[in-house]
Amino acid sequence: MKKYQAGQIKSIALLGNSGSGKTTFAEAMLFNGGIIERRGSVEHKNTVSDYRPIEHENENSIFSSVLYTEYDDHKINILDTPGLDDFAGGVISSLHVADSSVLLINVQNGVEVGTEIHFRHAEKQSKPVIICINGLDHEKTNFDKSMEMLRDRFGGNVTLIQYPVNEGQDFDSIIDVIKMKMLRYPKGGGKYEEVDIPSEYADRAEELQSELIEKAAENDESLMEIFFENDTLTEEEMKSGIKIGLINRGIFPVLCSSAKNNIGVDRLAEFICNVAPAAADMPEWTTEDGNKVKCDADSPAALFVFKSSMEEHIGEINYFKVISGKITENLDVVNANNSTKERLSQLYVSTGKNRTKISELAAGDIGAVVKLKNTKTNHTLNSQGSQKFPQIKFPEPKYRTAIKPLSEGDEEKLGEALSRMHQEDPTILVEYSKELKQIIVHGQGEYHLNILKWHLDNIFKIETEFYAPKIPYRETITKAAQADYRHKKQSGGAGQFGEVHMIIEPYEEGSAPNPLMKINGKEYKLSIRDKEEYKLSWGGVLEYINCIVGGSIDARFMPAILKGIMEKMEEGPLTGSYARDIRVYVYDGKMHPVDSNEISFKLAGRNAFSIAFKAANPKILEPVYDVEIMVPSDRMGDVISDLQGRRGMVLGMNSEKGFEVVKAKVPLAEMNKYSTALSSLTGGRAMYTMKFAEYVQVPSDIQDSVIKAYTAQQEEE
Ligand SMILES: Nc1nc2c(ncn2[C@@H]2O[C@H](COP(=O)(O)OP(=O)(O)OP(=O)(O)O)[C@@H](O)[C@H]2O)c(=O)[nH]1
Ligand SMILES: [Mg+2]
Repeated sequence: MKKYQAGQIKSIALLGNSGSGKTTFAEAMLFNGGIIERRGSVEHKNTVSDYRPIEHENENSIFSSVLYTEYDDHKINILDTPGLDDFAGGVISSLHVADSSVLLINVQNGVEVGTEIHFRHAEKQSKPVIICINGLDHEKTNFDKSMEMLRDRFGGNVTLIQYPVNEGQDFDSIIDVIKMKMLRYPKGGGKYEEVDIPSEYADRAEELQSELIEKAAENDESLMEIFFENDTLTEEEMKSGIKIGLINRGIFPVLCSSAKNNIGVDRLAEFICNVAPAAADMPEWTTEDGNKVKCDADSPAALFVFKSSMEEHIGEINYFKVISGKITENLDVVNANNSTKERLSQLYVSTGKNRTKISELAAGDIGAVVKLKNTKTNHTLNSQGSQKFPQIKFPEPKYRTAIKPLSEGDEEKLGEALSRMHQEDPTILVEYSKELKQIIVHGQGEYHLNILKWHLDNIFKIETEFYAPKIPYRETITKAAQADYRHKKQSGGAGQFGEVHMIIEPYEEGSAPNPLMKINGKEYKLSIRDKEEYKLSWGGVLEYINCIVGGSIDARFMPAILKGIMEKMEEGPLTGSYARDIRVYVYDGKMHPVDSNEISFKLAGRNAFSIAFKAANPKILEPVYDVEIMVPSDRMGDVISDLQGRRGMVLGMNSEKGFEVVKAKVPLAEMNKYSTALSSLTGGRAMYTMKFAEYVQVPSDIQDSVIKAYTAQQEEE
């Protein structure tokens, strides 16, 4: 590969709904750039980007792919992303290092949910968006409809640069209003030939060009002045106005293509080379402590790892972007995230699973390195200093399942495989839940975790089973209760004796202990001596108050009583779930001069607490999530009634041009397999996010069934 300077390098992320043609487009770009001699296709399972077995099997991109092509004396880094929302992690990490994005539209469907979601990802990261209406060779093509939907959804900044001629099966030409030429393609696509615009298209082309010139001028004062003076802009001025508009997201230029027939792809590559921003044109990267880092070759070398994966025959490979300086082979760097030294012994540029060895990379470029010891996604490597770049914000998980290996002894292997999968896809999170006594994997949807299972079965060869994850309920009390318990064991050997009297009541933040209590008609006067507040790692508080007078229980046994209580807080009396927000007054007890010891009082404390707990009108709390669903208006009713069937509380809806965004609170227990249910309710045209909100008391019928299930399970064990 040739050596390129920062200004000659452009990095784009390919975005768009699944099936909009991103992988096919990337294939054509590599072909046009001479990187590959023949174009593969998704159907023939031989594209450069979809190289993993699972992608062949599903005919979809599952992971993002790092590719590059060379065009017009430029290097274009291409990050092909997965369109399915379950694989959003690959989109977000690709956008994180891209200078701009190309949003593909399947001209048969126009703006789809995936289009909307990807546009939002670009918006969240303030990335420029070039729109490409693809598939213009389709029978059911409808360019104008797609344009209408684009303007409707993304507003007036959507600006036509091109429009198709002969759209449909004979599609072979594009009117380009920057060049004011018609670009005609030979059969089989490839390189365009510029011809004059046929008269029947001339008026529209004129009209569109003046709209474009105005839009381009709008983005820059000096261009505006030229425009007012000359009532037009030169092609170069137009291009610089479009570039500025791209960078500040004031213009979303629209181009045309048929990736399948390799039509329009070379022109878009050309547009990227001479209009789209390079890394140095984009806002500088800022370190965690707020320092701006210039994208220039003379600064100290710094790179950011945005993707790690395991590749056959080479092991772990880290993909990175050079944020500043020049990266050379065998450069010694320090990992700012763990202060370990690394050597960049082997540098590559990659096209899917293929890699080309290189000796250096300039600022702004994207490359890959192998054989690093302690580096992975989200790490910063510096040749000097220890600046760190902010981490990629991956989406919150929204689907979970419990997993176990089918054969005993595979636990360790499974653990390794899961951590490898997390490294490859940081949106797969693994939780070893001591509380639920389960291994829980969290992901973006059922399909997402089925892909994980596919890897465990086929790549790691570990037989596993997905099963229902338990709900991390909580237990608490709603009224005060008193209990006392005598633990006595005096039959042979060391005796045990301990008696504890306690009162418990609900703990509310900011409330003070109550020296005067009335429980079941009986009054208790308590002398509040010591008070300790424990913030519980699972949330909530335990307040432990020593009200012992007259030495009925020696102070040295108070920690043992607390220990006993804490054991029941960890494994609540109702369902073995964590308990929270309880105030305990230990106000009396009895000791035996010989047999009283820590274990006696731990057990006495534990049992007294358990009895009091059950008498304090205990309640089970369940985790409730804020759920936000984006659904096409015509399916909103179904989605809302389904939510209501899941004990969901709809908080509100707001329309967003053809989509409704429904906000609701839904118990986690009702969200099992929601991604699949939502997909079948809406024909795969909706997406959602969910985030833990709070713990809420369960309805009494649910409480009864949860306790029943727990008791039954206890009896089984
Ligand atoms: N007729 C026609 N078909 C196309 C075109 N571009 C892509 N396709 C077909 O559309 C299907 C999906 O194409 P992909 O390239 O896999 O789409 P994608 O956007 O990468 O999809 P995901 O990987 O799932 O996000 C394939 O069968 C392609 O052959 C096109 O321009 N015209
Ligand atoms: Mg794809």
